Amino acid sequence: MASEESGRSDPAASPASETSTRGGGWSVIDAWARATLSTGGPRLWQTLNHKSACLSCAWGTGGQNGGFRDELGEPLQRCLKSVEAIQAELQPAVDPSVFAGLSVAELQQLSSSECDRLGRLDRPLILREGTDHYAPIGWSEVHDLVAEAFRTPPPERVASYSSGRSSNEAAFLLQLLLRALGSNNLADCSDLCHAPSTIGLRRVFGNGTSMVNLESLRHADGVVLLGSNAPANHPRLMNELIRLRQRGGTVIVINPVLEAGLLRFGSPAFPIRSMLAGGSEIASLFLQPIPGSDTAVLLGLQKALFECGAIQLDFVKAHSDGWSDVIAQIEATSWEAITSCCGLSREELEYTAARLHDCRAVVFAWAMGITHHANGTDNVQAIANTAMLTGNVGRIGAGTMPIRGHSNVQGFGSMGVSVHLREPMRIALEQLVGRPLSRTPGYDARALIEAAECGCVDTLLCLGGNFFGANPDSAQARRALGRIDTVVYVATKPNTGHFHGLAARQTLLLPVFNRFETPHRTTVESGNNWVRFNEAGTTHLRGSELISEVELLAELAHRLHGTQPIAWRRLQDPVYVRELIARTVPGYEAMAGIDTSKQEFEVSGRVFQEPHFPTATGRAQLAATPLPDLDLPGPEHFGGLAQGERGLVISLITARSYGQHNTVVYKLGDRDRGMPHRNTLLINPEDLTRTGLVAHQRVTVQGEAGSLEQIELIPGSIRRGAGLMFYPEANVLMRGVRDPQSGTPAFKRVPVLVRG
Ligand SMILES: Nc1nc2c(c(=O)[nH]1)N[C@H]1C(S)=C(S)[C@@H](COP(=O)(O)OP(=O)(O)OC[C@H]3O[C@@H](n4cnc5c(=O)[nH]c(N)nc54)[C@H](O)[C@@H]3O)O[C@H]1N2
Ligand SMILES: Nc1nc2c(c(=O)[nH]1)N[C@H]1C(S)=C(S)[C@@H](COP(=O)(O)OP(=O)(O)OC[C@H]3O[C@@H](n4cnc5c(=O)[nH]c(N)nc54)[C@H](O)[C@@H]3O)O[C@H]1N2
Ligand code: SF4
Ligand SMILES: [Mo]
Repeated sequence: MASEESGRSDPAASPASETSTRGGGWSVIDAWARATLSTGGPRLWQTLNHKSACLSCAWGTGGQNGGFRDELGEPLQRCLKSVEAIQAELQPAVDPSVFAGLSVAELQQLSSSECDRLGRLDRPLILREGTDHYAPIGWSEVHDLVAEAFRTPPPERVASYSSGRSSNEAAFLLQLLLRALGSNNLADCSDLCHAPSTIGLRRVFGNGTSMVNLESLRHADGVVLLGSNAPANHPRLMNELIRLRQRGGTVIVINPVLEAGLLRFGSPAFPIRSMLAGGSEIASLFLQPIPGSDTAVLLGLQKALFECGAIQLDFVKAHSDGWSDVIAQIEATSWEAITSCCGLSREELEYTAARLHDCRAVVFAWAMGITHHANGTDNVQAIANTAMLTGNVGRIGAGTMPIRGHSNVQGFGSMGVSVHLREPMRIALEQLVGRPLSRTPGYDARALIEAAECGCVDTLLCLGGNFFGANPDSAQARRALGRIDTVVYVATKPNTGHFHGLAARQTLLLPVFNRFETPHRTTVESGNNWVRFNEAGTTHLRGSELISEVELLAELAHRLHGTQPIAWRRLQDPVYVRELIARTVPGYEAMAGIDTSKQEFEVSGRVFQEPHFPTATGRAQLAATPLPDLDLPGPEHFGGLAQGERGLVISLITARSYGQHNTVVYKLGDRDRGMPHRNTLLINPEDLTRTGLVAHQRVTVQGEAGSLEQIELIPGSIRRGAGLMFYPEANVLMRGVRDPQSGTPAFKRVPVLVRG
């Protein structure tokens, strides 16, 4: 186990007794069996086999190959997360007595899982000013109200927020209709997620997505996995890590939390190993740095390689610009500055660098532990620098691979749902609409909350997601949404945001088909740049008033824009939308004709197997990555401790449990981390000993924006000085501190005072 002095762990040593010693395994197989043999089992099987991409994460299983296959056609690539997501969508409709009987104040008492378990939304609802119940409303009035809410205000006062579960077609329409109106306010969940990856990678390599595809990953003999809890959040990625270890490769994990599933993982795809051998070993080496210090860890690895002459200087000079600044930083930064920032020893970093150097082809993969920091973009650039300096870019088996979140979040970016519209797409869209588009900068997710709080937003359309629940500082989010005149939520199921994020004049709640029910074909893009083609489907909700997202948005566009210069109502035909996508979205040329060929494809220009990049010079653009200041304030910053009270200030990671999908909680406990319910704080046992707090004591956790009472202390394998709590409950605690380069909040380094 990691000690306070050492951040390196021996993965063979057994983790804390209260926590599970591995992720996945028998319980997963058992849960599969129970789900598929239950009364809803036949419908579940039918849906699992439907030719559409998994709803859950962006690893992107399913599609034309059938529900269980990855893009290389390999079977058994579906995980329990997928089952969970489908089961939630197969629930019956919300009983009409719920909205007729419960006032908004009562609905606000429901927890996230209670909201989800109300069932599926099956008819449009409206909450009007001066009333306290959501009431049914007909579609024709809905269309009138929404069109009026978008038509009346100046374009800079209307906005959208979206979450990456919808289709490419819906995403393309959303941005086209807003941009044609003159608004660039296209906030998206990626602003709260991988925006630092998109911005950092685009700056360095000219492309903001993964440069590695699945086939290339299978040629790697090294993976560096930073800030990802893939066993819970991208379970099928674990199969790739298991295979890599089986062929003698090295997995280096960098994470302040010794996640059980990153030590050993029992995958249903390898059942014998999973049951008999207690799962497969994942991490060859596990580094546990101080949260927020990855730039220092990476600089340490670079320095160790530099000092033993292991940097690929010829390669770097030939294929990058700005490298001399990076080398100058390596030389100028002392080991003392590096080790005191990240809390790892020089010896640990040198040892890890040597293991890295021994690998022939390395993929650097990361998730929210890298991006959710005030220096998230620097973190990403430090990864890109390390990949470049070690010669691990632009060839098979090597490269940078952000592990994306929502199943179509990357497709939303490709479709132009972003405040950072790429120039080639701008030009193509301007040709399409026949005039220049507005250059007024749009609001990203955080800027939108701030603008709304100042009274600068009149209308907001949320295409999926939970804008209230996903944002930091829940009180501010509620206040901000409350100053918007009209909020339109387009959703499949109720969530906390629909009851807490209420508009000043009218809040609409509009039910849509999910991916496997939509009565027309759709496409989505995985985090590996693979475009999947989803077949049409049907819903189990008989007599419901669901609408397809494409139909809803095309109707709105038609009412706003008429027939010029595009026949907007024709956009209700998704085949026509795909034609426009093929014409305007860079890399999507192969979308043309997909309706006849049914040929899924890789977006062109993204996967680099030569060290030549789409930057102005064709070379990677490296830059130095400053070390962050990670000092924490003292207790007095939070008002101090009362007499006789014990406590300490820690740096809080807010993350997902195994049993939740973002703001939607399915199961209350997290077996892998030994956290039995949601009101828990994972903390290093030595932090308890040194402050006199005791395991399982109930404490108050106080942040800069709010506090939570009655939180149970759970000792666990987490770096000293750090804590972990579950999002979205923890979002009341933090202010919206963000990375200035990407706007993404620092969800993984929240200063809090723990008092008890
Ligand atoms: N089942 C399930 N699957 C999901 C989701 C879900 O909620 N449930 N959500 C989807 C979405 S939208 C996303 S974005 C992804 C999220 O996938 P992840 O990024 O894996 O999710 P998080 O729970 O945010 O966990 C981040 C990890 O980063 C580590 N970490 C925290 N701080 C640091 C740090 O400073 N440095 C390093 N190196 N590590 C750190 C944490 O200990 C944790 O292991 O998952 C997607 N898939
Ligand atoms: N403290 C803290 N906060 C965080 C994070 C964190 O790690 N810590 N993570 C951040 C990250 S990475 C993200 S991505 C955001 C997530 O933020 P969001 O994407 O905004 O939130 P979700 O909870 O994924 O949204 C779920 C809702 O989407 C709706 N939905 C599901 N399927 C569909 C569909 O097909 N169509 C439509 N229209 N609606 C659908 C359902 O109503 C469901 O309730 O949260 C961010 N917030
Ligand atoms: S790994 Fe992700 S895409 Fe694949 S089945 Fe699981 S949740 Fe779905
Ligand atoms: Mo995300």
